[in-house]
Amino acid sequence: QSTRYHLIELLTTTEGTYISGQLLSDRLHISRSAIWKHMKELEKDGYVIEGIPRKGYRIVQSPDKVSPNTIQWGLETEWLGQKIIHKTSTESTQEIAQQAARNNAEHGTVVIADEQTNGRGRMGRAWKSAKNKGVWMSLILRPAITPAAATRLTLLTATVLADVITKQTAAAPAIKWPNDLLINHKKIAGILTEMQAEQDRTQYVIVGIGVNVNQTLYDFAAPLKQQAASIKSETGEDQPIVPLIQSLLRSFEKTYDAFIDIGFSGIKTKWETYAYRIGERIRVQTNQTVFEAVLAGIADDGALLVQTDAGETQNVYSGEISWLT
Ligand code: BTX
Repeated sequence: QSTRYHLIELLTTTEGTYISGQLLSDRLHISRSAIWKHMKELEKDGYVIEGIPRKGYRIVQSPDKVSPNTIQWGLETEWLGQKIIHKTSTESTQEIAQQAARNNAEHGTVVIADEQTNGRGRMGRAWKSAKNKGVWMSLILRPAITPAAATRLTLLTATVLADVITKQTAAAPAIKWPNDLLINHKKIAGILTEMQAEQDRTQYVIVGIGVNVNQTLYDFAAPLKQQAASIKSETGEDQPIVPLIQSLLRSFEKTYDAFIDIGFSGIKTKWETYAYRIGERIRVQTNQTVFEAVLAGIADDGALLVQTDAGETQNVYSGEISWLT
């Protein structure tokens, strides 16, 4: 890791108190004037650092600017986000992640952008990704699980998003199967899971996460206005993005590890507690049919469970659902 990374690490572990220039210079094996130059560089990046003679330095304020550095300090993960690819602007982080994965990027690599000019949703749909207003990121995973099991990662990710947003903000999100997060019935986040697999072996999975954080309703163009929202538009509060990303990564790592070690059942239960309008009548549209049923929950394998009018429980693996009232 770079000197600068260690410097920030030292400054943040002594948070609140001062750390002397001498101690920093001893620990980092660089001169005190080199330390001073690094401090000036940090200030250019948006840090506010207080330096007091004979006392030392402390960070007063960290910037809310997304970069590998800002995300990595204070990031409490073991493997997720240890490698970060950051773009100020890109067509789609999914594309960058696909390329990186083909070039053997390691498990846990995170691709993140300030802005996407051609963000993707499912089935060729577009995902609007305004500059610095949301979290636009893709996680590269190499799970030793079957492609069928890998589809559960979408549901897992939805519970992670719901948990983190509930904890960090005043909003109460709900999960709409299979991949939308809603606040006040409006879409604030989406998940796009893509994978490379052959028969029973998953090579890699790319989990794309888009969260609307600081847009105002004004920021959404006409057709989206009715159905889209952001954490800010629904809570009235600006949400700092870097800590949100850090919490998402930490919570994702914990949940993912538990999924690999002990399976899906904990996630299934949690998913159902967040489920949007569970128990209500829906229209299910699959590739083959359209029918009405009651939304019952999700199955152990991640399928949507519906109760048909004939009283049978049916598993739905892919498709779209909508509510009748
Ligand atoms: P989806 O197909 O479920 O949703 C796409 C639909 O949602 C669009 O057709 C539009 O109606 C609506 N929509 C578009 N942009 C927004 C927005 N910002 N907020 C709310 N609604 C919107 C959802 O697909 C999956 C989205 C994944 C996005 C991430 S961002 C990082 C990664 N890179 C990338 O290109 N995609 C993923």
